[in-house]
Amino acid sequence: MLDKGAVVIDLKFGRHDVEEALKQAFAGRQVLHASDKSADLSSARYAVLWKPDPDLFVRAPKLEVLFSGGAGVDSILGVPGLPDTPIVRFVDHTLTTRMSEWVVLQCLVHLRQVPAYLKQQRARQWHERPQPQASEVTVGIMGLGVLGQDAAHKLKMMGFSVIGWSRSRKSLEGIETFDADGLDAFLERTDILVGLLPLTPQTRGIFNASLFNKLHRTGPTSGPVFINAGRGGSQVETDLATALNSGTLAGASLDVFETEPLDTASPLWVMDTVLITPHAASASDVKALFRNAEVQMERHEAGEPLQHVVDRKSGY
Ligand code: NDP
Ligand code: OXD
Repeated sequence: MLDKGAVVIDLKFGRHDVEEALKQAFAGRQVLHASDKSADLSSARYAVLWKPDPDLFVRAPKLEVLFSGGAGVDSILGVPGLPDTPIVRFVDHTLTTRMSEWVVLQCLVHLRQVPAYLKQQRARQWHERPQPQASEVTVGIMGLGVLGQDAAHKLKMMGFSVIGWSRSRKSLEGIETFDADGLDAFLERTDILVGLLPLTPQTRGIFNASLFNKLHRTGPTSGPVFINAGRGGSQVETDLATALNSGTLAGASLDVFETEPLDTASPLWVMDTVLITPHAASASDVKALFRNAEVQMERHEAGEPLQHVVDRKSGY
């Protein structure tokens, strides 16, 4: 019997994954698809969405809660006609764990000079490079939320010296933290900078020439390294390319870009010291996403407060 609130799905994810996940999700609820333009969405109470089409909110005027298909909500907050309903972010250990794997991997890649060794390998060169230990390198994480905190703990376990920066100061065991006002002090200690910030008006373009110039220059990684898996809109790619060319930055690992997919003409593609992944650091597991949404729908219907609700004022 379909007597619970109907849910509309508007996800730009792999269709097969969504269909498979729906086989076990939303029991007792009518599931509607926004991609079916003839579907009547007028009774839907919930939407699970990622980069939604703007007409969704006209077609579904009775939405009570929106569920983001990802941890970030910038692609939802910018949609015209967004109703004034709560937006729930996707927070799940599957997402967190895979992001930390990606971050730890990239820090180790630069610590152990994998880009330089790959270049040597292609040239059939046998040349041993210095092997600094993780403890000699300070990783500075910008964004100490769900993802930043987990990455910080795992980097610490690998032996890195870890510091972190966030809007409000955090208290994390074994990790020195800075608040918004402490940015310069944080940057001057940082050898490897990790970006795990949401995209908001305050964080747009924050990774720019001026910031790169403030990073610690005499660490064992032969120059600062920039790693970003937050949002591409936070980085100024022309400044990034200039910093990499001039040696202001010794390397970078980038998962997110100002425009995605990254333009084939971008100079970043062909830089030996840059690693690129196609916004694949930690994709949402659709089954987990639907399970999380169901839990929140049940809470909502039982009159309990929703969890992981976006603060619209701060934009994340
Ligand atoms: P959270 O909301 O849990 O954490 C965000 C962190 O950023 C908080 O520590 C927050 O500070 C800090 N922050 C936000 N604005 C500012 C600011 N203006 N100045 C200083 N610090 C700021 O987010 P998550 O950790 O869950 O996710 C972070 C981002 O990662 C997402 O928004 C998304 O863009 C990206 N992401 C990327 C993925 C990928 O595959 N590449 C996958 C998943 C997420 P405070 O603690 O004080 O609030
Ligand atoms: C997210 C993402 O925000 O995948 O979850 O980028």
